[in-house]
Amino acid sequence: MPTPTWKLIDTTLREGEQFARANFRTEDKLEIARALDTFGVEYVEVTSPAASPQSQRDATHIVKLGLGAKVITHSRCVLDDVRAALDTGVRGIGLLFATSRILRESSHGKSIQQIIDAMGPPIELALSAGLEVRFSAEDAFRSEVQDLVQVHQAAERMGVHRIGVADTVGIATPRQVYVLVRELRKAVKCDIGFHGHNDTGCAIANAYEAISAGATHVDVSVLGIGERVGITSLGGFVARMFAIEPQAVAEKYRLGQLRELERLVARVTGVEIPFNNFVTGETAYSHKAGMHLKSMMANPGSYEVIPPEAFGLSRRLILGSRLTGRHAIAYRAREMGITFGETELKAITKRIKEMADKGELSEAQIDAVLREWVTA
Ligand code: HCA
Ligand code: CU
Repeated sequence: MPTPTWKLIDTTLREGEQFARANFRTEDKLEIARALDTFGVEYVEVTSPAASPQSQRDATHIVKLGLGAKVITHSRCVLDDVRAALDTGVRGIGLLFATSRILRESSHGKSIQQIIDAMGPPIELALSAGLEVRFSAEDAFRSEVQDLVQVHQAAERMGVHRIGVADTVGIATPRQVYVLVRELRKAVKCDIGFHGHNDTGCAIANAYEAISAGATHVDVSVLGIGERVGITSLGGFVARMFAIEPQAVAEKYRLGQLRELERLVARVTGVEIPFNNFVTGETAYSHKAGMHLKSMMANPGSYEVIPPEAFGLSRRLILGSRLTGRHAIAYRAREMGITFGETELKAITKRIKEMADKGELSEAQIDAVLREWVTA
C-alpha cells in the first residue's frame, strides 16, 4: 500500500519544455515555477543550462526566486553539462544515460561497461559540489533487467541519492512497472524515481504502480505536457493518490490551486484543458442520467470518487436532458418551494422529457414548466 512519503518532481519546465507547443519566455517560466511552488510540489525541474544561453539564465533566475520547492535540473551525464548546472545554483541534478540497445546504438554508441566507466566523473563532480544527484537509465523498459541492475548498483556505489526508471517511449504496462521497480528496490537502497510517458495511456497507472513497488519520487508535468503526448499528469496523479489517501494528499498540496495552475500552463502553451481532464475538466463533475441524479441528490458520494470541494470546485447536475428522472424534477421543485404528488410528478417528467427530445432544457425552462404546472 502506498504511503504519503512519495514526492512529486514537477518537470513542466524541463520535460514540458519539450512539448511541441511550449515556447516558454523567461516570465512564463517564473510564473509557472511560482505557481508550482504555491501548489506545493517538492521539486521543480528545469531544462539543462547546457541547452542554450537563455536556458542557463532562466535556471539562475528560477533559483533566485527562493522557492520552497527544490529547484533541480536535468542533463546528459557529461562533465560540461554538470559544470553548467553548478553555475546556476540549482540544488540537484538528474543525470541520464540511455541503456536500451536501440538508443545505445542510435544515441551514444556505448556498451554497458562503457556507460558505467563514463558515469563516474560527472556523478562525482555533482556530488562533490553538494548537489542531490539522481542517475537514470533512459528507455529502461526496452533495456535488459541485468543491465539496469548493474548500472544502478554502480550509480549507488558512486553515491547517488536516487536512481531513475524512465519509460521513455511509453511502452510499459502497470504490471511491468511494478515488477521492474520491485526488482530494483531489492537491488539498491537509495531512493527510486519514476518517469513515464503516456503514448499508450498508462502513465498515471504506471506511476502509481511504481510507488506501490517502492519508488519514492514521481515525475509529473502540468496537464502531462512533454515530448509527443507527454507524461504522467500532475492533476491526474494527484487525483489517483487522493482517491487512496485523501487526507495525506490534501495536507501535502494546495489542491484548490490545481485549476489555476493548469489554466496558466494552458494559456502559456496555447492549448485547451481537455473537457475530460482529471478533476478540472469541464465535465468532470457533471451528472446527467436520472438514475445518477436520484442517488447524487441523496448522497453526492454516490457517483464521485473525489469530492469537487476538495479541489475548490463544484458539481453540476443536469436536470433538463431527455435522460432526466422524476426524482431530479421533484428535487428542483422542492428547491423552488413546490411539492407535487406522484402522479403529477410523472406527468411533468414526461412533459420535460418530450421537450428535451428537441434539445436540452435550461434551468430557467425547467423552472417555467414547473411554475406553469402549479398555476394550470
Ligand atoms: C528524454 C529523457 C527523459 C528522461 C527521463 C529521466 C525520458 O528522452 O527526453 O531522466 O528519468 O523520457 O527518458 O525525459
Ligand atoms: Cu521523458
